Amino acid sequence: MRMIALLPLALAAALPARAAEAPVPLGLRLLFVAVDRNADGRIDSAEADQFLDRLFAQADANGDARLSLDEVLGLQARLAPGAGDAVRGQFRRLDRNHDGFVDGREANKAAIAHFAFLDADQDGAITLADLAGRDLVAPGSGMTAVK
Ligand SMILES: [Ca+2]
Ligand SMILES: [Ca+2]
Ligand SMILES: [Ca+2]
Repeated sequence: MRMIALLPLALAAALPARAAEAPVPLGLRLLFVAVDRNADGRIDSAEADQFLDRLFAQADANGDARLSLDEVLGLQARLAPGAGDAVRGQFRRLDRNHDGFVDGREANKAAIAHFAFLDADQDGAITLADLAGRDLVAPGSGMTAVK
């Protein structure tokens, strides 16, 4: 209970005052704070890599360093139930060589493109100001918004 009461305080401390007023949904802010490990209000590419590596490892149920559609659907069912159809389409786009698996290279390619897209002011880090009030998914990027 105490942890829950402290959460808004922790968030207020972690977020710059101006960005805290920006229209970024709470769920996204919580994710932001989790990814921003040094809590400087900026997600740099190293922090994004770390986060995506953990996500990839979590999804890679059989540990063969590539993701099958079943593994991706398994992760999606845990994180965002009900987004299955969107994930299927996304998987097909991420699997550039159409071998039925998303390997580290394919995941990295998509991640780099997505990072650049999210970094609206192109200063090399993603801030809440970059994210405020815009689509988090570039059209045709192969990434899917999970609400
Ligand atoms: Ca940071
Ligand atoms: Ca592939
Ligand atoms: Ca930025």
